[in-house]
Amino acid sequence: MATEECGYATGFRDTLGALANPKAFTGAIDLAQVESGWAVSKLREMIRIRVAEEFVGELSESGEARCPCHLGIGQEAVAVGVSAHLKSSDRVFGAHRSHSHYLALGGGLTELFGEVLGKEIGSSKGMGGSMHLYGPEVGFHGSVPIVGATIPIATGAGLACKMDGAGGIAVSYFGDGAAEEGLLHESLNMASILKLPVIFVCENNLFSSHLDIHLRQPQNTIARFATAHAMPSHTVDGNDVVAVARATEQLVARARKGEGPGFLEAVTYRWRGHVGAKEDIDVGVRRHPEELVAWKHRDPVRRLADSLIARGAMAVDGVAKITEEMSADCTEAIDRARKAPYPPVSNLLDFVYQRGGK
Ligand SMILES: Cc1ncc(C[n+]2csc(CCOP(=O)(O)OP(=O)(O)O)c2C)c(N)n1
Repeated sequence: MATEECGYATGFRDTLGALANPKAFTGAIDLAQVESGWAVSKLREMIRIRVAEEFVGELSESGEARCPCHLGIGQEAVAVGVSAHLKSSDRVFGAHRSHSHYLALGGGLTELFGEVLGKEIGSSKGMGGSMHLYGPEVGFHGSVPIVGATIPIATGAGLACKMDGAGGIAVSYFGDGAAEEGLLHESLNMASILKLPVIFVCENNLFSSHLDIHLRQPQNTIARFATAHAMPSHTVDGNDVVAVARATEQLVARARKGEGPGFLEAVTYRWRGHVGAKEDIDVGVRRHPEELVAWKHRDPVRRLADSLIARGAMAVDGVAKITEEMSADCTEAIDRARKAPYPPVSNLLDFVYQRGGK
């Protein structure tokens, strides 16, 4: 593969500049305004997501999970930073790569693995698999694999929040590829004109399936679409949980006060292929091995851990200990999921629609 075929060789010339450069932002996270306890808890949440996704990857590779599994390993700081400002009464929507969105809200490991394995104990009663997670008890109102499909649903949920008048907000997670769907633009327009409390969160991982953003878009900043709809936006390093949380806090505060929607663009990168646990480099994806190695140096987990260690707020073996703990939790959860029954075929048409409009 010629290096100029992949975005890595384009000199990061577009509007994202250094934010799209894996060789930038590899150092410490700025913890000056942050309490150590908060940062350690965010680190734990990120490691929980990473370890859980590594297990999902194994279940997928072995064939035990029979649904397609899209991993967001490397992108953990986005969901963790955003969720830091959400309540279980808010209404959050994801898409095909949503394990992190669900887990960061407090979604259960057993329910996640149960769903991936198609068991009745799963978050969607085993009917949906990895791409149809559902956990209204933690504020996660669903994910679907049709690219962009939940964006207008989240916008409608924002309208419901406004009509309820209880200060709730809706959150829509989507990727840079979804920005190529017309319904994002219709939703941004509607949210802006009606001042809906919706936070649009674009995880700009620079790829849509197999194609680098520089082969699909004249510019690589997605937040420009928010500007076009007169909506405030922040474009941040998506591998810095503090930067994500700080930007989210501002947008959420406005939305809860009735000042309308906000747009967060978190620039990040997925370490694995579009679907499954492999890295994709060998299957015709135009991304350069060097680029992947470089992005691994911009690891959101390692950077936060190093910053905490430098501050003396965590022991040098802190990550290893948390990883061990999370691996034990995942192993137990997978065991419970394996032992749980499959849903009976007679359940097939249950839970598709809900009576009563709640
Ligand atoms: C409407 C629609 N078009 C195409 C697809 C096939 N598809 C699935 S995921 C994907 C890429 C989405 O990229 P992005 O939104 O950037 O999310 P990412 O995979 O990077 O997290 C595509 C094209 C689909 N599922 N739905």
